[in-house]
Amino acid sequence: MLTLYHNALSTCSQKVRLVLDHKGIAFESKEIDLISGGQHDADYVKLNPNHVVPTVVDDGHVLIESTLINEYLDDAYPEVPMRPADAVGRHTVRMWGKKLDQKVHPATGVVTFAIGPRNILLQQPEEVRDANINAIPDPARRAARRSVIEHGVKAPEFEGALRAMIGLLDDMEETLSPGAWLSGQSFGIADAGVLPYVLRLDHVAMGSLIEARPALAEWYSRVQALPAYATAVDGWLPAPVVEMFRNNGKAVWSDVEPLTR
Ligand SMILES: N[C@@H](CCC(=O)N[C@@H](CS)C(=O)NCC(=O)O)C(=O)O
Repeated sequence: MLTLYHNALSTCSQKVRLVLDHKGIAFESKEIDLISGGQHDADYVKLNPNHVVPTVVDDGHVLIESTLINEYLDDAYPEVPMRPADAVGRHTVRMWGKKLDQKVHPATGVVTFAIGPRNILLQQPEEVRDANINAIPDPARRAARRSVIEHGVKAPEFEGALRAMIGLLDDMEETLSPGAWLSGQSFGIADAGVLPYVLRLDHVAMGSLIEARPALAEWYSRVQALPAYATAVDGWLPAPVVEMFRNNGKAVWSDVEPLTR
């Protein structure tokens, strides 16, 4: 059976779980605690040298990078196809993946850590927090993490990151205005890839940015009505943590709102 190393709230894990569940692929779950630093555990790093989730092990093959994992799943388990068959449609899917990986994901990390788990991290003993930050291998990511934990939404990285996420919402609104899904005629890996980032904005009390875009808002409801959403996303969400993210988001909204205009 396929093994998934993942985390309940992690965006990249959610997008892989969405594809696994939509395709009906059973998996053995190995949860990694990202707050206590499980991603830096020596045995885990042997599987994923980037110190991040998710990682899939399928038939002895170790697969990392969520966008590529989802393409792999669609190749290896084609019974429920999640990409258009034509070359242009597939290019569209890859464009969404590239945008998420290059721009949206790093921006989401900044927005998330400036708001969501910041209080918890600030309560950790300084040496524990520092050790986990110092273990992040990518220097840019490490510096951004330190900055947003320290300064929250006042960190210099925050506004640009928020604008990148708003750019995603605008791109989605434009694509979805004539269509129900981001590529092709049904829920696909482009939709699964993007959903966790939209959800994250919702979790940090920025749902009004979604509601202000009608085609996006309809797509969001459409995805949330899918059986795979209930099992792959909702079923894993720890309600108290989501509530904490939302309360933290509400607490900083007066600082954030002017940056959304
Ligand atoms: N490009 C990677 C990014 C993975 C990633 O950043 N995962 C996050 C959770 S969504 C993580 O494990 N973060 C742990 C950390 O930054 O310490 C992918 O798509 O798989």
